[in-house]
Amino acid sequence: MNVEADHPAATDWQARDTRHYLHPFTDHHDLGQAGARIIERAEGCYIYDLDGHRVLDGMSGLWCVNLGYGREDLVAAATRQLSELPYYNSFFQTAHPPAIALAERIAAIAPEGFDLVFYAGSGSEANDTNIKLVRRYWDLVGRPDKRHFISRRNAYHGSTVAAGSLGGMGPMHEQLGPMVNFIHHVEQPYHFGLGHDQDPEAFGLAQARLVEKKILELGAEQVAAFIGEPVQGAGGVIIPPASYWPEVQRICRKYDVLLIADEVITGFGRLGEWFGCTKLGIEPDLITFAKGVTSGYLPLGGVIVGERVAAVMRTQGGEFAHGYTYSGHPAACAVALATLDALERERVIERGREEIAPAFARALAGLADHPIVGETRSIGLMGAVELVADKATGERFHKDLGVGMKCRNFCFDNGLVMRAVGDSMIVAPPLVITPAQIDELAEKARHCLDLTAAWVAKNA
Ligand code: PXG
Repeated sequence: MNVEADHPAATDWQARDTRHYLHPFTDHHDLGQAGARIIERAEGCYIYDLDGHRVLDGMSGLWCVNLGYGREDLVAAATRQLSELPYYNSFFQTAHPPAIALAERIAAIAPEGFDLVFYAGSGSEANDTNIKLVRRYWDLVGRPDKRHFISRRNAYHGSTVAAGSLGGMGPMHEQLGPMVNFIHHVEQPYHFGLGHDQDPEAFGLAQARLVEKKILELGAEQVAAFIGEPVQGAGGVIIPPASYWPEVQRICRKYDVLLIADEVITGFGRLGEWFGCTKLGIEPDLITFAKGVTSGYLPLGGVIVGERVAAVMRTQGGEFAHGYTYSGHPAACAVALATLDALERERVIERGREEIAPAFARALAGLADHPIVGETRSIGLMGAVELVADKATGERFHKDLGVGMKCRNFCFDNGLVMRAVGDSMIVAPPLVITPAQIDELAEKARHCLDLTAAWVAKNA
């Protein structure tokens, strides 16, 4: 909902906001016209704006508030730790209990062979770390020519210079370009967008083989690693056909290319297992995490290092010349420990897998008959609804119409956060969402699809 123009508190915050706050990923001309939606508080799966309008948060903040808002256990963990030891670092042979306990805990839940954790403050920093770890690894094993990385178009790996280069987001590349020059992109396994007239499994194999083609083009002796999100999130919840990952895995093994699974969104339960890679049959060498590890309550990211790289770093690594002031921040680690406690104690991941994700899948599938919907899909608790001009052919609306953004605004105004990636509407609710709230999500989504269709009929 848009805050009322005549509400002094809201307009005051909006005016102060546009005067002083440079927002991430925001067009400031548009922001100046409309004013920001200012969120004041939140509880459970709902956020509340300054006027007290209640909005069901179908995006878990930004794919992170997996346990929902208002968790006193997470707040208490942070408060206790801030009183006891608000800060100390782990540089130069020091450490503190929360960082150690969390690394041990992550190693216990991570896939077999992942025993070593590096901390960063965010997913972007974690992926920058991956680049350095991979290069260090190949140097140490005497193959310094392996320096190139392969990623995918429309991937999201963060927004620092290196992580933004790893990602395949067109606008980021256009604004900064030329980006880091040892990163190369291949096309993504986006079946609806790029190959919906093809058999999905054949399409998946063909997209995986683009990785092989790129390795051969660069020369396998030059290629250090391939990075991918098990399921692309920011790119529009792109679920690869089942054939895709096993083939990518086979290709990486064949050419001795390390595999990095960026699990910033898929890690810590979103796909119904602790990590997405076990669900999709990926056996990576490095795993990126962030977001859900603290349920978004405090910033924390990192890399879980598989045994191949870990063994070399432990025995031959010398000093790893890399680290951040907030690597392993005590309060963030304490909140992460409390998050993992809650996920286990409340059986959130099991319940998500057995009860909530099936209800979510049914709810999204129930929108597939809508006249402007070309496809719905979901995996675990992330899903997408593709908006189309022609249901039969899958033809898209003209880009300039901004139909996705229109739909997103109808949703916000009607009490639902659903994000637009172009004309793909995406949802990823907190893992603790209830079946009744999933019904509410679906009802609101359908109503807003109706509003969008009516708007299109008038404006297209
Ligand atoms: N990897 C993945 C897979 C991500 O989704 C990052 C890395 C970077 O994390 P940090 O903590 O540096 O932001 C992300 C972040 C969106 C959106 O529009 C998604 C993210 C961030 C901002 C916006 O969906 N994901």
